[in-house]
Amino acid sequence: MHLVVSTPDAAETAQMAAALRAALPRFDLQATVGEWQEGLPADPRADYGIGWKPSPDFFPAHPNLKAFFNAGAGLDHLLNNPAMTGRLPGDLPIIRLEDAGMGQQMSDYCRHQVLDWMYGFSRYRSAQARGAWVDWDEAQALTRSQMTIGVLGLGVLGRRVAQDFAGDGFTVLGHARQVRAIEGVRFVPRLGDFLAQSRVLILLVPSTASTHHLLRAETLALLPRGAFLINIARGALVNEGDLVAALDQGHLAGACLDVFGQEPLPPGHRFWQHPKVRVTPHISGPTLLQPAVEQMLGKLARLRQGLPVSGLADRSAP
Ligand code: OXD
Repeated sequence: MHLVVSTPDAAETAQMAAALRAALPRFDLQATVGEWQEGLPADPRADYGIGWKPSPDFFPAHPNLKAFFNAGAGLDHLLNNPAMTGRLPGDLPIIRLEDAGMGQQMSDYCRHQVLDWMYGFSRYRSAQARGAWVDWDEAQALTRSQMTIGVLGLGVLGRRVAQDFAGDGFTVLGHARQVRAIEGVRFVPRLGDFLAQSRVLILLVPSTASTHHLLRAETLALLPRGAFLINIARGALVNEGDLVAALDQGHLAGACLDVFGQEPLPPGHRFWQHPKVRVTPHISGPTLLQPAVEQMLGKLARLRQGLPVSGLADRSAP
């Protein structure tokens, strides 16, 4: 069996390939592992592809793949990317990473942001910068159960974030295309009803044609006045101009954004200096090499034994 690894960065590709080679024996797998970058010749020997954001040429260069293992949660770079049209075979099984250490990081990120916002810590940070001793703001006195957290998207990561908030005593609502029963989380079937009750809205849905600008003027207007938005999914879910307008009009109290329509966020973009926006550089759930490699090889071993694997992309989803 021959595996081929590709990412946009040769050093990262080499690191992943080395980790795979080292871990193969633990899964009783015998394989050679190659590395591929744009410009290298085609390799018809490759049985399985592994990597992150491979160039669209990766697929024509490896015409005999039996599956591709995506070293991340998002599949938009493969399935919602016009450059892949005619290159990524329509019947190639694509297996995404599920959690593999991302869930904990994303849950911590969201809880940090919510607690920071709920207790008004940014006010004290700016007061310190001015050398000012400010009084506690009574308007800030909300209990966790009054702080309704809405998690939009209840896949593996959304479920983890929702469960952790519920476990911490917050009121938690969930919404997704399919009904999901999660202990401590109230599923709200209608998007409008869900948004209207979400004091904090956390985006964890994939970026597809049907979720493009899901958050735009009309949907942002459904959130309660003073709501706080956290986007740790993809920038394309939000119409950025409409978000700035909702913040400037005071309808939204703040936004914490880890993902953007264009990354890196261009210099001079409104978000950098906006007083109500917190920017982080797509770091809420980085792929951890070791758990990722273990998960992908575990699934490869199952595939080789003819067993079902989880995380298989539903390529018919809109
Ligand atoms: C992912 C990401 O989708 O890192 O895994 O954004």
